[in-house]
Amino acid sequence: MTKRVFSGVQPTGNIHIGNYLGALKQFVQLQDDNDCIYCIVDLHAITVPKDPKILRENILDVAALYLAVGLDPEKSIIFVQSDVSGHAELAWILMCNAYTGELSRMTQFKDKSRNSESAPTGLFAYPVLMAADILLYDSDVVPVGNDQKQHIELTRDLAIRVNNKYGDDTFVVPEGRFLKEGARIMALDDPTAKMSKSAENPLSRISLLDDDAKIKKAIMKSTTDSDGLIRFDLENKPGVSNLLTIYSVFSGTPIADLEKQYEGIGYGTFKNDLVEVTSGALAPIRKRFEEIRLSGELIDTLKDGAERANEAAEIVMRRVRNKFGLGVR
Ligand code: ATP
Ligand code: LTN
Repeated sequence: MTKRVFSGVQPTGNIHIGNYLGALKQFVQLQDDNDCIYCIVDLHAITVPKDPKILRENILDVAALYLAVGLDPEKSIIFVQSDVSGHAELAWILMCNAYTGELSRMTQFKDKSRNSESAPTGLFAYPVLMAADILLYDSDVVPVGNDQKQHIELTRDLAIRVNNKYGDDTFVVPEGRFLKEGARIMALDDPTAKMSKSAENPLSRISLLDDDAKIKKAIMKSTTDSDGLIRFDLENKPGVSNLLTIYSVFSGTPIADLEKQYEGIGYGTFKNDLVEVTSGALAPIRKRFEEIRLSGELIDTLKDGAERANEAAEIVMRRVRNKFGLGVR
């Protein structure tokens, strides 16, 4: 049976190899055998103030990157969140069923708000909007990186809670889909932190649109350790393990084979080879991105996606309004 797949990426610039290996790669794998909907979650992006002009450009960048990595609008629905009003509407309904206590425990909120009294309420409600994104399409499967586990659990809790109150057929209870390798790519300058778009040091990440010189600099300068052994050991050798993971997923070579191949060989050679592998993987994406971003078709693709997404969303919204006794239409 084909499953409904839903996921989203924020249009915040700097889409990096962590986003690609943890999430976007799964999006592409899933689109052949499933009913996939992929969103550019611009409403999530404004939880932190954004320059409107830059936001618009970033939305188009992510859309072009979606297509450049291999998403096909003939197979998947690709659209911008704020073009479908059901996201905000369902978020409100879910907020009325979410507890302030459970939202206070979300680690992303704790990290980003840093206990400030003036943190925007949107930052606090962010995981509820994410739950709305997912539940709005009766999604079965949500491909994401490991950092989203807690938000997926909350989505499931909310769906089950509402189903218990308003009837089992109100929401489909979704499942997260996490890859064995790539689900958590770490920062190159600090392998104890996840690679992030918002980290200050640009050498902490490799963005999908970085040129070869930047890729080289980030990898050659990446933090490793001093024992000189190329071995996968997350606890004692997090830096080398992270580089091995990146090498393995870009080259398709199992980590065990890489360990054998690099036995007795120093970090310099290993890193040089990883530069080649990474540049080789990203060059075609960059080239396709430039073509797609400049073509006039991108906006039409997104408009068409929004129409199709809206149709799917309205089916669920009619059911939900009805269950809650909202509206009279
Ligand atoms: P930030 O790092 O600034 O918090 P983000 O990259 O987590 O932003 P999104 O653009 O919304 O935010 O993430 C898109 C997808 O990429 C999500 O599925 C997320 O789980 C995944 N992802 C993010 N960082 C990593 C990472 N370091 N490794 C693997 N997957 C990741
Ligand atoms: N919260 C996610 C982005 C996101 C998402 C979604 C992912 C928003 N809505 C729905 C999957 C499904 C993040 O910060 N990475």
